[in-house]
Amino acid sequence: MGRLIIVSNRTPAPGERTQPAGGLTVGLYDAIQKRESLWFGWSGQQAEDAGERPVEEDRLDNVTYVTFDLTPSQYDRFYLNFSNGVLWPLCHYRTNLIRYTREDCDVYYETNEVFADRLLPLLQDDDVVWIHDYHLFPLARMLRERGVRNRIGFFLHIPFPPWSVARLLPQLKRLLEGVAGCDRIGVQTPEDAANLKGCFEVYGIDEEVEAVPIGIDPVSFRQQAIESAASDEVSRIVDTLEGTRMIVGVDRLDYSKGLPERMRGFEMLLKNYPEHRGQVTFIQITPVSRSGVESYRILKEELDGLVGTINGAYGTPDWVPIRYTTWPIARQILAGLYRVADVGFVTPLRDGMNLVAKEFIAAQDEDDPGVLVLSRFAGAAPEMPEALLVNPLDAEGMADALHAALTMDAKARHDAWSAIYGEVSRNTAGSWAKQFLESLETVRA
Ligand code: ADQ
Repeated sequence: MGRLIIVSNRTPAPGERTQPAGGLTVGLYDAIQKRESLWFGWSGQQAEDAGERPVEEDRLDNVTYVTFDLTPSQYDRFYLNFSNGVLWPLCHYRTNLIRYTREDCDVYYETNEVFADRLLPLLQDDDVVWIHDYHLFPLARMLRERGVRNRIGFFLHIPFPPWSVARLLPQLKRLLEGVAGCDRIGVQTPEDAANLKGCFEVYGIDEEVEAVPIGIDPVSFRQQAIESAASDEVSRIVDTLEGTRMIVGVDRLDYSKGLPERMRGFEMLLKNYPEHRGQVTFIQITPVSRSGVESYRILKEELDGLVGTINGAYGTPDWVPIRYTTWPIARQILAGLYRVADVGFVTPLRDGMNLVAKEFIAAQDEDDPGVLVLSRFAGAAPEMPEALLVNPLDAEGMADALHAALTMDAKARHDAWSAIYGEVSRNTAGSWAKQFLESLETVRA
């Protein structure tokens, strides 16, 4: 069996290599344990002379990490402006937030050429190459143009919109032709697969797209949650709640996550169901993300204001309705918080999958599980019909769901949880990677 070559915008930071921290790293952790692997990507560092600097290599067990720096201009134009200021809003159906310039687009393609040039000398004949996410749509074709004959797969972690939305992107055809250099293309849901396939068809590109939903490692996450819930840190947080019920939300501070909508839903609960006033606390953990992009700074201001307004309107000297932090919290503590929470509140306007929903379920105590209130627009929703599914634009609907969650009897909670946990256990990070790689390795040459 040849090596597995993972290519992603960022490689896991050294501290995340034994203890995966987020979405993509969690998903791939299992796959790279199993065979000789090389993980290739940006170091996270910027340097004016990045082009002249060699790649850096680091090895841990059977995985070699190879990283390189970007120039400040590549960081701004490739990473912030085009990947996160054009492709991210486009793929999350937020067309009014797209800020396109041709120069940013040019640097996006140039930076993908840098990825290709630097990866090329590292490749061996029987390597299998697996490219990840929207930063690297054009990379497969660029590798083909350099003579690479290896099997190449591409997985898109975020949604893909229908043609009517996607066509807003100048040079969409070029983007699609780039990814069509792959042997296998995977996306999160059947809806995304149909959308991407539909766009290929418009341009006469004959390419299959497969839905392979990503999962977590529920067994180890559950174990972490059990240990963490008994820890001093989590006990201290629970003590400060002084017996009030707890709703928890955990997201990067991103406009796709429906955070202002979530605050309005919680506000509506306090308005329409006054019996919960003083009886429930909403903890929202929201580390700042991509603060170099203007729409993220605007979102933060909106959220800061909204939380202040709601706490001012409903809070009392001895009760703060919303506890909100924009700092990251250790994953270990998050797992315990999920376990002690009564409700997991996950309300993206669009999300490729949403692993927080799966982590919340994995963390629950099966004898007394909490309830998941989940947006219909998360990629995870079709897998979890037993969750309380909501439309985040409908504040009253979210308030009704929160009320239902807070008052649900133990049997109903257990039945819903066990159905969803069954699904989370069937469809794991390990089975996701295995399914994608098997499909990539059996595709006709
Ligand atoms: P993200 O948009 O980052 O991922 P998500 O799937 O929820 O969203 O994954 C976030 C991960 O980061 C989770 O594992 C979560 O526990 C962790 N995390 C969140 N907040 C944290 C905090 N404060 N401290 C520490 N850890 C935190 C993208 C797509 C998703 C898709 C994943 C994987 O947008 O739709 O599910 O990739 O494919």
